[in-house]
Amino acid sequence: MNLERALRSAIEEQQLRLHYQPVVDARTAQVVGGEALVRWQHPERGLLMPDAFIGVAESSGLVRPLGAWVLRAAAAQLARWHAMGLGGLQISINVSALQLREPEFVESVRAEIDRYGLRPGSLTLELTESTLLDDSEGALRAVAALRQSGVMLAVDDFGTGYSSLAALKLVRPDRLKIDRGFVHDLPAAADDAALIEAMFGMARALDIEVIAEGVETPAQRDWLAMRGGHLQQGWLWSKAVPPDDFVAAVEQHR
Ligand code: G
Ligand code: G
Ligand code: MN
Ligand code: NA
Repeated sequence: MNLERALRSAIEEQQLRLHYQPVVDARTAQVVGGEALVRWQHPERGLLMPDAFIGVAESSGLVRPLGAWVLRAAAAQLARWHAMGLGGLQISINVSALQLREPEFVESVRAEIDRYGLRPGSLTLELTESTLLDDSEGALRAVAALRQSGVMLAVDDFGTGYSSLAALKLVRPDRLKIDRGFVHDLPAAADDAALIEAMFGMARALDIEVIAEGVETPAQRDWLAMRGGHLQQGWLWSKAVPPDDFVAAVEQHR
């Protein structure tokens, strides 16, 4: 069966799963939130990572129903976690360009927040620079409406697009997530270090929270934390894990 047809039935037959990668405050080792990352529990091929199917999802338009499933699943999970007493948790989901341009998208976000009785600020939508700028008008209208709804907006893979600063100016996001490419060669790489320090300065001036991605070593952790980059995500802390393991990580440092 071709991949597109298989993915279509996977969405209908509930074969998708969400794993959550912890976002950690390096000062306390506390898990303050998580990024939902989709997986496909394939009946024959096992657990598939997004690089095996997100491309087809984008090119076929299936990223819309996939994204709708992710939104609902993450909202439902967040409501269960809040009911368990994990009240301060923040969860982010990745939103593709096609999704953001759907006329019903903003309304669907509002509807899921209402359905599960969430505080809008507990949900963050991650958007890349290219998603924000490719079709400026439609995208920016959606962003303005999302802002009204009270959800948090994050610019993902920050620094890799070719209009990073334009994206900041237009959107005024609540957070930016520094792409792991800038973190990888820290602390040795003087150029990356200078760029990250500039991002911290800019974010501070604009009152934007920063999450550093791809933190893999204690040296990276410490270098970043010393400069205000205490919110971190990366394999040093944890890879993306199933919901029960995520809860265990949250409870380990409360
Ligand atoms: O951990 P990882 O291999 O899960 O994720 C790879 C990429 O797949 C990420 O960079 C992310 O942008 C994308 N991705 C993961 N989950 C989702 C999702 O739910 N929706 C969309 N549109 N992209 C996702
Ligand atoms: O593009 P986005 O940031 O949404 O996706 C997160 C991606 O980053 C996932 O594919 C995830 O597996 C990957 N990732 C998360 N932590 C690390 C890390 O510490 N190192 C590397 N190389 N990749 C990471
Ligand atoms: Mn992301
Ligand atoms: Na990212």
